Amino acid sequence: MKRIATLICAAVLSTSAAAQQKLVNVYNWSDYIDPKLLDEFTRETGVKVVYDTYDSNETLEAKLLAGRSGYDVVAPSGTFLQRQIQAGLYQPLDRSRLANAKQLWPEIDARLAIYDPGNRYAVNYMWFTTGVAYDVAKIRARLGGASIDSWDIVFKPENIRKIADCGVYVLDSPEDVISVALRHLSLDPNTRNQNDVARATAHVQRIKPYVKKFHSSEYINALANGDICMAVGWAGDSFQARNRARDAGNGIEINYVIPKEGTLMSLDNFAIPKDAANLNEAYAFIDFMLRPANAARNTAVTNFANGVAASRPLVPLEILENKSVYPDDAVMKRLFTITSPDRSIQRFVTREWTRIKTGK
Ligand code: N2P
Repeated sequence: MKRIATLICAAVLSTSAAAQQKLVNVYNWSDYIDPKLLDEFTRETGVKVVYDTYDSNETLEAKLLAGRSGYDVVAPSGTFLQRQIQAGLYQPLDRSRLANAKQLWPEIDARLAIYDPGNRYAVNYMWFTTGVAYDVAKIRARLGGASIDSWDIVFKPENIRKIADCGVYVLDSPEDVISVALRHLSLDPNTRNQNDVARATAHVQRIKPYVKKFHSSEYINALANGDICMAVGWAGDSFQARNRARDAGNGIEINYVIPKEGTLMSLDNFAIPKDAANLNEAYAFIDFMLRPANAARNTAVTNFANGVAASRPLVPLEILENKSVYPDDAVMKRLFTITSPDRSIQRFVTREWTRIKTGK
């Protein structure tokens, strides 16, 4: 009897402890945070972070559309945010609960407003370009001294054919790859013309035989340990690959370029799903990450530029002066942004992308 009483007592205690344990469920991109900040957030606020990651907007969207995702904070990119706001998946943000939002970067806020008019539903977390990451020595060995400064290296079969043997990965992100293919074809990356999009998907299809894998996160380690020699990837991830190779001391030198034809600039943004259960904690988490010192630390670890203007003096100089991470005006002029395509183009792209990947 005593034993049962003790058990009941323990159960009651642990239930009440669980009830008191405040938590926040965060769903963010992989390799996109200084992990130490998660512990520091918990120490400071008492809120436990249940942290889960993804590497594609499509994955995030599928969870949100399925309903009751269980997440309190998510980080969609601009075009997805745009259509998800329209689909009623988010709640408006109460800026009075985000003291650090005052320190956001006005130019970045303005770009975000294209997707989120009036900046009502989201705050920018990170922003970046899509470009070409490559192993300097292996590419030189295959292409000679030719400078790597054009999307030609990816989209001209006569080039990529020569590098296929050392391994090429391409982002599993139709938005990124099709928009840069359109740009390479001198077509409007924002086109609403299905024939243009079809030309771009055919452009990608042509290089498919030389692509080892379409994947949006494995290229960091694959580049760093020499499994592949080129990736169409995101800026910060590419510099993480460079740093991992340097840390390993394996002699591999990774470079990242924004091709001269220009490229896509994207924004990833914190938003709170409509059905978030832990609202106070969601605000506390977002505000903590917007604190300039913390935003700078996330940039220092991830090599992605963050959306907090006031963090810039705290960002390591090597990153701040890297024009592929913090583009200057001249580089900025070569960047384009896109908005969410209409449904019929979306459906077409999804179908074609599957065809490209599966070869069917
Ligand atoms: C983080 C990748 C984030 C950029 N590894 C793509 N949204």
